[in-house]
Amino acid sequence: MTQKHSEELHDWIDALENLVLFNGRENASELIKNFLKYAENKGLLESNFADLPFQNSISQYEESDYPGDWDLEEKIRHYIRWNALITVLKANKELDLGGHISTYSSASTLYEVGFNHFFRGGSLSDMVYFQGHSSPGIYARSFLEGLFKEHQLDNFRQEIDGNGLSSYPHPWLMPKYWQFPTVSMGLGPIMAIYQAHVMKYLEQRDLLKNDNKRKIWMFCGDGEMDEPESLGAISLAAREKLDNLIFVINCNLQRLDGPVRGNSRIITELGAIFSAAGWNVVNTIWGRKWDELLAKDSTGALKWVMNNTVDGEYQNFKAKGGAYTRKHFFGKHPEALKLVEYMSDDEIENLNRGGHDPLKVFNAYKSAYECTDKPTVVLAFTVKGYGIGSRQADNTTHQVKKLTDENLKDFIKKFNLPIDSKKLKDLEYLKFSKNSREYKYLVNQREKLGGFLPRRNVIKANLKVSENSHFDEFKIESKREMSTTMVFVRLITSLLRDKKIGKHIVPIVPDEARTFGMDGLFRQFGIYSREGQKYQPEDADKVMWYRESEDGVMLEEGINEAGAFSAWIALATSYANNALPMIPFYIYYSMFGFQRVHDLAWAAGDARARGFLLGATSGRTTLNGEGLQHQDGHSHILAQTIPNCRSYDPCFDYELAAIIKNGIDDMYVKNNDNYYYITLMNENYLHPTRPKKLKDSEIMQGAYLFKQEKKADVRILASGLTLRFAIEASKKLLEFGVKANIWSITSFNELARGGIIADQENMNEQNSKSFVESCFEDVMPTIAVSEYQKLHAEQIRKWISGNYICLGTDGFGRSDTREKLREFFEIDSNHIAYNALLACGLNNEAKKFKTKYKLKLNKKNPYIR
Ligand SMILES: Cc1ncc(C[n+]2csc(CCOP(=O)(O)OP(=O)(O)O)c2C)c(N)n1
Ligand SMILES: [Mg+2]
Repeated sequence: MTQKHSEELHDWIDALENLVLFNGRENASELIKNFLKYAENKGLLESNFADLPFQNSISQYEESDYPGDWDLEEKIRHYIRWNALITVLKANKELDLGGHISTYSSASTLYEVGFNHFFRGGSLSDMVYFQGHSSPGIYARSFLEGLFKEHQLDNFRQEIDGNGLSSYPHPWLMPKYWQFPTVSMGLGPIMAIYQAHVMKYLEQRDLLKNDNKRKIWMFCGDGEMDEPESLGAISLAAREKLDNLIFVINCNLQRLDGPVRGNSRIITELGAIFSAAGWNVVNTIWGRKWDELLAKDSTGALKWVMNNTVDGEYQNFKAKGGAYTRKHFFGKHPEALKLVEYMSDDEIENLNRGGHDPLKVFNAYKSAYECTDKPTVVLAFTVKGYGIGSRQADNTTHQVKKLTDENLKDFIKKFNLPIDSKKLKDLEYLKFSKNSREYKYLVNQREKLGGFLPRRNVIKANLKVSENSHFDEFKIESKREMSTTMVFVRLITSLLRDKKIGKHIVPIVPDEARTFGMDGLFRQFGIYSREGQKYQPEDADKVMWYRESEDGVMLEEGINEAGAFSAWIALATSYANNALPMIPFYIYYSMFGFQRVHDLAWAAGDARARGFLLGATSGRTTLNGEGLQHQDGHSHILAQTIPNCRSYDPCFDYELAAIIKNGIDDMYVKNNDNYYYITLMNENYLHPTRPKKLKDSEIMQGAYLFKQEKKADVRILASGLTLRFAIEASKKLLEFGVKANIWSITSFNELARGGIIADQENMNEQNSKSFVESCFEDVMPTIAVSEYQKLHAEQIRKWISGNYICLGTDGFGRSDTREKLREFFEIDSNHIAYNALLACGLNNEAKKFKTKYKLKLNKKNPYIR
């Protein structure tokens, strides 16, 4: 503190002492509190989070004027409201197809101010995460812009015959339009945060041009904020100073069943949480009509009432109208009541909330652009079902799909729409002619901002490796024992150095790099950190030191599978959102993959993600010692539920190399919208030379004949590590005079899909034979084995000729040695051979086998053992 400051401080302390002396403690305390409030409003003090006042963050005196044509925008907005409403009503007139009216009606101004003044279009557009069930309003705008025709709006939620509009934002169904699947609550917020994080990552690596005007907008509901995913990553956004991120939370106080926080205030609660996390919080609570009243509130009575009213009451005021509001809101304090003496009930009813006032919304968004180094959240106070007469703010408004004539008339009146009340039944859309001022304005505003939104702009990728040696080294017999995880690490290290595609490759880990032996990448390629490394790491003197860097390549997302997966999605869809194809490899404990983040994995499919997921330390019996929570025996079953996820369970290095090679080719050269799930294991063994005649296409379709006997008696199908047990079993079978063909099953899932596709074609009277059928058409006893539940191998039963027995790992896992576990789950070489003998009808040999190999048959119910 300087000398001058210290003297000044003494003067202030003296003044305070005098204040206490002459005015008494109570009076002085009151004065100081008010004084501090003043300082806080000026931004001189950190806010007291727990007790944020229920008022706008931006006072009317700080506001900028509205830059747009107020009247034209209002008219456009109201037409869009009407068309959104009609779209849903038509879909429900006869067909009861659902849809939502009340959500868009409360969010309309929030979107329209964005469309008219902020959302940037063009090839590197802003990324707008639209609230899923506000889609009718977004379609209605595109309709006025001329993208959709009436018959397409008429086909809202009727997609089967073509020319329909999907219920919600689904890039899978509308690939040129929607960018982000959002309707599963909570996924939008976390995906948007990681999108912003990845944008900075790409900028810091100079892969994307630094552009501080490009924003990620995330629109969602206040009810949606109860999802753990919605708030789960907000501290990352603040820590990484993601000023490219704007959350707009539509606080209409209601969710589906009723109030979000009847007994308190959601805006106050969210404001406290986001402030504490370090965000720029912009409360947009009161519209301009309230400003006049607040200016006259010399006693503070109105502010007191505002702060002492809960959301349950606020909802009532909008449901029950002006007279009710006068009595139950203003009536809480005589001075507040006096303020509205001169106003009619209608005028009180029309006191607007901030989220419905374009000026307030404009200033809120503007402040996000002015705030550097922080993400912004706009907490907009709105009314659910705004303008739909008796259904406004009622507890059932979320699910309104049909309206009475009275409701429609109220709506028409409220928004001053040119609809003849005698023609209500016609449900006609409103349009602007191409020569109208409205149409020109609408289009012009978008042109100024770079083009229409939403649009999904895909660029064709052509990421060919510069040399095949990355993969070819695995074609020859390995010199030492290696796990497939080690093979993968070698492969990705080599790919990261590829001259052509290396910089597009991104390894992502959720605090497991050391587990997978990837710590060598830390130093070589660096761990991405927004701020570089401000400290000397503990292991700076070691070869594999923990190197964080501003342009680090690796994404180390911490113990946060949902976050790491969201970062993976952002990279896996970068070809469509950043005109920059990236090849992310997200490697994680296979057990903490699909079963933890399946909804995100589903969204990734919808978003047409392209990339690799590596389920490491996989296998219910290969991950020894870890037990029930860690041993995965079902991730492939879960992977199979995602239509465009191709999943593989390779055993040998050359199989893994071929899958990654062909995967890159499939996604980044042929531009197919698939993503790949591959399981990796941590057991070391030797890898044989790749069979000469083996074709990549066989590996990719899911099977190849690994060992062929002349006149085989039985065949064994084995995936992943169990292929090694099958090889062992075949040797034991020879002791009993039985010859076995061995098939390496790289993917039971792909085999099954091939079968289903061919069946489908055959229903259309084509003569298709699937790969799986052609592999196994010889009638022969067959044993299938994997480290996954029996169901996994069961799925191809239909296309196997002859007796088919599936072995698998049903029931909960437990900790023990690999050998014990394999015996316990009955998938080891002994059980394979024993079942093969039974399948061949050699019951006597089976008995002898059992004695010789001391086979213990586990007869317990697998589901309760
Ligand atoms: C994960 C998930 N759970 C439930 C739903 C069903 N659902 C759709 S909208 C909705 C209520 C949304 O309330 P809010 O977030 O406040 O949005 P509002 O419509 O009020 O703007 C619910 C429960 C869903 N879409 N996703
Ligand atoms: Mg809501």
